[in-house]
Parts: sequence; C-alpha cells; structure tokens
Amino acid sequence: NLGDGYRLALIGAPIEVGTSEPGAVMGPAALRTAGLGRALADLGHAVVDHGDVVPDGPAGARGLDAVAAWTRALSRVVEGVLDGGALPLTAGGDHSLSLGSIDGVMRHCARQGRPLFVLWLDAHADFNTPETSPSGNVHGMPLAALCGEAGFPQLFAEPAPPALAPTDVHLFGLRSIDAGERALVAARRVGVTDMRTIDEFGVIAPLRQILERVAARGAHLHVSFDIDFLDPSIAPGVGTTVPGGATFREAHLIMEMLHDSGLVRSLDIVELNPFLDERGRSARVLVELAASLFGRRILDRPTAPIAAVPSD
Ligand code: 4U7
Ligand code: MN
Ligand code: MN
Ligand code: MN
Repeated sequence: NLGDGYRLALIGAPIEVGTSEPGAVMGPAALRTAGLGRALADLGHAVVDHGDVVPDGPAGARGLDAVAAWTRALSRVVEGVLDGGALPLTAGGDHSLSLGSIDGVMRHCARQGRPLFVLWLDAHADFNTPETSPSGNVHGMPLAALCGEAGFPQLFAEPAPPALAPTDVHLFGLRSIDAGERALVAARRVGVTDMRTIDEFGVIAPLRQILERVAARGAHLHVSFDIDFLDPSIAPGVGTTVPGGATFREAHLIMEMLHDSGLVRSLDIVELNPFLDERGRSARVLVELAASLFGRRILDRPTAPIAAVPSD
C-alpha cells in the first residue's frame, strides 16, 4: 500500500501530434494554472512536478513517427517514477501519450512480476489501427497498439515488453466507436461498460466489479482519464466532444470509489484542449476530480461497499 500521503509525480506531456485539432499542447499548462499540483499537495501528498517531457528526436510532424519519439521519452520517465516508488500522473496532451505512460507502467510491472489492469475512462474505444482508423489520428489508436495489433510501425523502445492483454483493459463510458474498431474490440474481448450499461446500472455496480477483480489479482491499476468521458456541458474544452457523457456527480463518485479502493498506481489525464475551453472550466473540473481521486472527500466516510453486483 502507498499509505496516506502519496508521493505524486506530475509529468507534463504537451503532445498534440496524435490529433488533428490544435490546442492540446496547452493542456499541461492549463492544468497547472488551475492548481493541480497545489490541490494535491493540500491533501497532504508530496508532489514533485517533473516539468514537461521532451520527445526523443524530431516530433513536430503529425503521425506515428512523432508519436514514437514521445512514447519512448514518456515511457522512460514514467517507469523511472514508478521504480522510485512514486505515483506518476501524466497530464496531456492528446491520448497518444498513453502509449508512453502505459509502456513505462508495463516495463515496471513486468520487472516486478505484477499483473497490470488498465481502466480507460473515455467516450471512445481508442482501439483503431492505421487500417481501421477513419481519421488517421493516432489518439484514436493507442489501445490497439499497446495490445499488439498489427499494422503499427515500431513505436516502443526495444526490447519491448509483451503486449497488454486486451482482457486486462476495460473501456468505461463508451458511446462512440467506429465499425472496424467495434469488430476488433469484440474479437479481442476487451472489457466494456458502455453508456447504456451506466444508464441501466449506474456507475457503482460495474465499477465495483472491476475493482474487485483488480484487487483479487493484486494488479497494478492504471487509470487513463480522457476528458471526453465527461459530458460536454461540464467539460467543453476538448476536440472530440460526444453528447451523453458522464455527469459531474457520476465522475465524482467514480473518483471517490477509485480512491477508496486504494488500487490506483498510475494515472493519465488527457485530451484537455484549453483553446476550446470556456474560461478555464474544464481544467478546473479536472482538478476537482483529480483531488477526489487522491482523497478529498466531503465527510470522513468512505463510499459504501456494494453487496451484490450484476455479472456479465
Ligand atoms: B480520443 C475517432 F473516428 N474514433 O479514430 C478516430 F471518431 O483519444 C475518434 O478518445 C478518436 O479522444 C478519439 O479518429 C480519440 C473518430
Ligand atoms: Mn510498483
Ligand atoms: Mn475520447
Ligand atoms: Mn481517448
């Protein structure tokens, strides 16, 4: 266990080469401006801001070569932070940054012989390959690449760890998926709690089931939080809004449950586009939610344990 006061490492990943909408490069700065570091330090955690990562080699152009340069640099930083016993919080930047953060987590876990589980809070599946992608944007592909799908150039430093098992990935909040990736997600048996399931059962039952599984396996839990998981009415600062997203109360409860589980060992906060935001609203909502994930609560009472959950 990490104890009460965590050692948190804030890692800026100002990457937008994975998207066609400029502005995500300003994400880390906006999160710092909204007080991310201060909010976490005020909760009693030791926060070290590692500044913004610089990619290995030229990363100006869009596309997979530039993403590879970021992936390698981010992976090294995240792995080093975990090896040092701290919890990496990678702030983006578009979602292609998770190629680097999760590659770093995978290397750390592989060395410790520890299983890894990835919770993907997102409107999208991000399971396209270069072949299935309708847009060519790499931020819609990171999970497919991490899960070892064919069609990608070498993104990861050699020797690369074994690919992530698709059954150790859970998509939560899904409400937009392309035809090709839909077939792939089903064929690979990626875990999914889509928006309809959330409408039917709420967030508690499905999330409890995931957390119980992670706890039973003693796995490292990585959470990748794409802002478009949230409804655009509370978080407009993102390039790929999809209506019907999580409410503030749903997202807040998820964060409290994640905190109370004590299982989260690494986190991405991605896709904030301050250029599209309204007076810093989205950045501030994210800071609120991050604070709840790291222990801010209304009263000193944990979320209630759930006795019975529906099984799929
Ligand atoms: B994000 C999309 F076609 N699926 O591949 C694609 F709808 O990281 C969107 O989840 C991807 O924000 C969104 O371009 C990537 C599209
Ligand atoms: Mn560890
Ligand atoms: Mn998304
Ligand atoms: Mn995403």
